[in-house]
Amino acid sequence: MGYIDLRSDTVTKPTDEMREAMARAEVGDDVYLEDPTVNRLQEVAAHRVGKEAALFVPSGTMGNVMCIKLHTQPGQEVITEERSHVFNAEMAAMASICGTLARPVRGEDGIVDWPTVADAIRPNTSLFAQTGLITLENTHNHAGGTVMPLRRLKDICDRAHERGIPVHMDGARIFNAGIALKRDVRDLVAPVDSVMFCLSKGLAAPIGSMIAGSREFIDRALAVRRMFGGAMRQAGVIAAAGLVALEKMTARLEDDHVNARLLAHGLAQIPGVRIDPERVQTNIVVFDIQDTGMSPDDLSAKLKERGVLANGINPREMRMVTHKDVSRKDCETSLEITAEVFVRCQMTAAGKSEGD
Ligand code: TLP
Repeated sequence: MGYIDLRSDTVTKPTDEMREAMARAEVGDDVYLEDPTVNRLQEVAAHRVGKEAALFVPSGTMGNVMCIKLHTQPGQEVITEERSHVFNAEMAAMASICGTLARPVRGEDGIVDWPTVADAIRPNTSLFAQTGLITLENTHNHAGGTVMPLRRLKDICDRAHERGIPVHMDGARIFNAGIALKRDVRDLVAPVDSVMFCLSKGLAAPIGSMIAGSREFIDRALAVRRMFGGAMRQAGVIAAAGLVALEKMTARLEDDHVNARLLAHGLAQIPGVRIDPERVQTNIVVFDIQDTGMSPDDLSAKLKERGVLANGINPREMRMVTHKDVSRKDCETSLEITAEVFVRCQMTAAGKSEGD
């Protein structure tokens, strides 16, 4: 049975054009910097985000951890939003690999502001670990694909830089943010010192992410990628798909945003489901089901029985992610199924209490 898979945009399959480009790709040994397709991808990626240089890395997680390692010294702190991927979903790599301590702060809808960040910066005395880095996630995954307004972003970066603190952006879905804000991605990336973005999520490449920054930063990053075991050989085979991702797959992300809004509006009609559809700006829909009496694990299991895949992100909230491999019709079907599951659950609960 074919599932409607709303678990993540990471599940997207490469397009036929990607597969053809992969089959045709010119390759060489990338450790000798001799893979023409990787070199081209790195040039195109740097240009797309307006940075001097970019480096192809196997995963978003590796890219983030590399950037944290490059910006910090062991014993420093990293200020990050408390629901961020670098803090929650990277196996504490910033601690175990980089020797840094996360200093989580809360941002409304995942979007931090300067006063909150400033409060978390340690005074410059020998008593406290010093703040080595600020990370920002744009779009913010677990806060529901929220987008950081450009003015807020610039404000944080300008003031951090005045204090000599670099800023790294986990821009796994930075092209979604660009579409939502109707801004060139270069504008969103210009204020930060480094960015990581994924080719393998909504852009549908099978593997790979990019980090981008100054030439000096990327030159140093080569050694760290090697240290992490992420230096690859004839990686042009996958870089070829990455080029198609960058050149062909960014504009269509708007369709995913439209489908996510459709899901959000439908979910908001279901009694007990809490979501403000106006806050759904990109392709991620996070909704609170606490008041329905059903847990995310229960809901996942019931949806799966009916052909829809979606997961919880904590004991209260579910996440549905739209992408190129789910259509508008799939989203409508998923909504009908979700509503039906909740209605049945409420009928069962009512039946039980009548019998009590
Ligand atoms: N996100 C995945 C899971 O890891 C949760 C998903 O399904 O959304 N930054 C952000 C904001 C991400 O959402 C992810 C992956 C990453 C980094 C890591 O990318 P990969 O999976 O390539 O290591």
